[in-house]
Amino acid sequence: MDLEALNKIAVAMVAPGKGILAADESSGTIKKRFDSINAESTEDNRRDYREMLFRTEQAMKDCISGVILFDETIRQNAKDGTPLVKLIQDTGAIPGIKVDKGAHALAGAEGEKVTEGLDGLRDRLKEYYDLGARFAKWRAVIDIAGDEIPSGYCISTNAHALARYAALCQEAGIVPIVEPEVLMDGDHDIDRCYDVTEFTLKSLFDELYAQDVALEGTILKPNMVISGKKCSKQAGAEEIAEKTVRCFRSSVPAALPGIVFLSGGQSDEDATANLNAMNAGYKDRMPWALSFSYGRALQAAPLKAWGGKAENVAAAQAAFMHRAKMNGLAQLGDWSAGLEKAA
Ligand code: 5MM
Repeated sequence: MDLEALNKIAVAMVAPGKGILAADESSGTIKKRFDSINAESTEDNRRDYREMLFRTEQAMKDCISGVILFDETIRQNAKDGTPLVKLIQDTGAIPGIKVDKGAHALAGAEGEKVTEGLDGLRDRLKEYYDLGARFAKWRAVIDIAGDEIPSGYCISTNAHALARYAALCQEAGIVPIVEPEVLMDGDHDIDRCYDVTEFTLKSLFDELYAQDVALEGTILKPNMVISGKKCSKQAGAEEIAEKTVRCFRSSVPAALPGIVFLSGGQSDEDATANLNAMNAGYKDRMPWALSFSYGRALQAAPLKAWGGKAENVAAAQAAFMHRAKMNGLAQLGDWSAGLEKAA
C-alpha cells in the first residue's frame, strides 16, 4: 500500500472551501428523483442530467473536490463523446465510485440491514481504478427505532463489512470513504442520536484498527448528531454543532484527514447552516477537516430547476452553483443566512 499517495488523495478530498458531490444514486434512487420532476429515468436522461452538473464549471472548480459516481456513470460518455470521468478530472475534481451493492435484510434481526457487495470487490476495484476512480464509497444503514434497534449485532456486522471494504480499497490504491449512516427518520431525540452515533463510530474505528486500515488514507462520511425527523423537539444549529463535535472528538482518531457529512434528508439550508456552525465555532478544537458529501442537499435545487428539460439547463446550473458555493462557504465557517437571501 502506498500510504503517502492515499493520504495525498484524502487530503485533496477535504481541501479548504471544497466538498464532495454525491451523484451515486443507484438505478432505483435516481428513478425516484426523476419521478419527482416527471422525467423518465432513461440512460440518456441520467447522462444529460449528470453531464449538466459536471459542466457547471465554476461550481466544480471552486467548490467540488470530488464526485461519487454510480457504476453506469463512470462508464458513460458526454453527448460529445468525452468520458464523464474526463469532464470531472478537467475541472480538478477527483472521480470516485460507489462500490457497495446496497443494504439488505440482516438475518435474524427484523427491521435491520447489512450492506452487501464484498464478493468480487477486489477485481471490481482494479477495474474502477483503471477507469479513473481514486476513491470509493460504501454506505451502511443504521436505523433507530424504539429501544431495541439498532442492535449491537447490526452495528458490528456493518462495521466489519466497512473495514473489509476499506482494506481492499487501500490495497487497490483507492481511498475508502466509510459511511455508517445513522438515519434521521425516527421520532428519537438528539441525545439518542448522539448515543447511537457514538457507539457506531467507536465500533467502526475498532474494526478499522483490527483490519489494519490506515486512517491517514481514509475519509469518514457520517450523519450529523441531530433530532429524528418526527421528534417533537427539533435541535437548532448551535446544539447540533456542539453535540456533533463533542461526539466526534470522543470517537474519531486525529490521524483521519477529514470527515464529510451526508445531508440525510435535512433541508438544503439546514445542511449548510449546521456545517457552518461546526466550522465557525469549533475549528480550533478539531484535528480533522470538516466538509460535505451531499447528495440531496446539493442536487434537490438543480434537479427541480432542470425538470428534465434542455431549455432549463442554465437555471439548473445556476441553482447547483449556488448550493455548491453556500456549502463551500460553510466548510470555511464563512456562511451566513444573509448570503442565501442575497442570491
Ligand atoms: C446520492 O445518494 C447516494 C446513493 O444512495 P442509494 O445507494 O440509496 O441509491 C447515498 O449513498 C448518498 O451518497 C448518501 O446517503 C448521502 O446523500 P444525502 O442525500 O443523504 O446527502
